[in-house]
Amino acid sequence: MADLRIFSYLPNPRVWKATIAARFCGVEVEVRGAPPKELRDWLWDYDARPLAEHERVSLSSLARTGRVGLTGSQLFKTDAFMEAQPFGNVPAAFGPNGEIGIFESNSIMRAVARLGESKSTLYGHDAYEASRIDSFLDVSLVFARDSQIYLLALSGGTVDAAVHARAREAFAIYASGIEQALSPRREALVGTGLSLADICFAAEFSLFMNEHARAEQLHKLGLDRILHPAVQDEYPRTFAHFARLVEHVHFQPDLKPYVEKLLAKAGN
Ligand SMILES: N[C@@H](CCC(=O)N[C@@H](CS)C(=O)NCC(=O)O)C(=O)O
Repeated sequence: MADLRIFSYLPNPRVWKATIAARFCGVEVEVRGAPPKELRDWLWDYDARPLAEHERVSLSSLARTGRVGLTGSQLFKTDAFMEAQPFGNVPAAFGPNGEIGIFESNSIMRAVARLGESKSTLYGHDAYEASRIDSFLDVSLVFARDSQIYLLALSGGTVDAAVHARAREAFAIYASGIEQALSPRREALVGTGLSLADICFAAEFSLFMNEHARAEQLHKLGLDRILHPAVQDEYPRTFAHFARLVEHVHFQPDLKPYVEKLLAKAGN
């Protein structure tokens, strides 16, 4: 049995926070899921699985209306799922037998690091480093909130100038802090080795790159891409760090194909 099971729509860079961490520290993570649209036809449970056609009727009492991302969809979440995952979101992680639910991708990633702490220092060498890593995870979540609102508006075709401006500001605040933390020539956000802070940064940054696939929509609205071609010159250390991480042996299997696909859409 895996140390941790994660259920989510796939592909999802927020799930990769955990799978990347797992490669560093030898923890076994099982991932279950399907593309976002197909999750409407899944049973949301520790034992998540596609529903048979007749179950959509027999289990209709479980149907709950999605609120974030899967807005308006009828999602079949079991009572046990809601007990383990009180906010009802994915990625949803579970300890063995599904008894303990862990939610929020940063916390799922922390769970992996804690399970594998004898084999890695991903969560820092001491209480001070661990807390500094938490600081990066907290600011990343603040950025992730605005990024999520922006990306969902882009994918739903509802983006407007206000949502765009808020995301641009959120990106500028986040990237400026990362740039400062990497100055003058640091290759890790905390201490000397890679940590959960770097993993979280790489995952959230790659997710934000979905903007590249929506350039046409932004253009029609008279809005610039936040990740416009010259943005790399504004945050050179940040982009160089991201490029290094994408090539890293533990990041590459998840991130590289995803990032390459999005870069192809950007024409960069
Ligand atoms: N900050 C969370 C984001 C989780 C989240 O918002 N998940 C959405 C999909 S993008 C969801 O599960 N929605 C299900 C629903 O609305 O019922 C994380 O990093 O894990």
